[in-house]
Amino acid sequence: MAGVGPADAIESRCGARMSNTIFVLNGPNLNLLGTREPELYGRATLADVEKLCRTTAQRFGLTVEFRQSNHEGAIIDWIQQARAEGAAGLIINPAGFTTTSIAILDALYTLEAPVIEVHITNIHKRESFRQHSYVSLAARAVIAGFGIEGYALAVSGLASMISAKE
Ligand code: CA2
Repeated sequence: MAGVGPADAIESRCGARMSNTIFVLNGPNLNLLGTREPELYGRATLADVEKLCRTTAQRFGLTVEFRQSNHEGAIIDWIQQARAEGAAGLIINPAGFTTTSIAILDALYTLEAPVIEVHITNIHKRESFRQHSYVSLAARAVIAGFGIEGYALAVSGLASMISAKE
């Protein structure tokens, strides 16, 4: 059955087996979520976001590798890990690296699995320097402005993409 399988693998609609793990990567300063600027980013913490991703993913038989780093290289290493381990998909909130990191873009380009870009805020309603994203060039979809609920939307959207994959 598409999207449902044993603990370590899922089956696509055409019967191909792949990892049932999705990576959720978070960029710089997102460890501060819920502690500063609640009017912009809300009061939920990154631990709440992790819980939300895990419970949403569970509904689709997916497991989550949830990570945050303030370091560009660590994020690149995790993208490469997702590729090496055959992750079913990757969700990324690149935060401040969104507008600067060609290196993260290059790493994302190496992934065959779908990439979803998430922003808590609507970056298009904010300063113009936040509105250009290198990461979007590698993303199958972009979600912005739903608050942390955007992560749950990303997980369920990714699950649809995975089960629809040829
Ligand atoms: O809206 C988003 O999710 C952003 O990716 C958040 C980034 C910002 O640079 C992007 O333009 C949009 C900032 C993340 C910083 O997170 C904080 C959370 C709480 C308190 C302070 C910073």
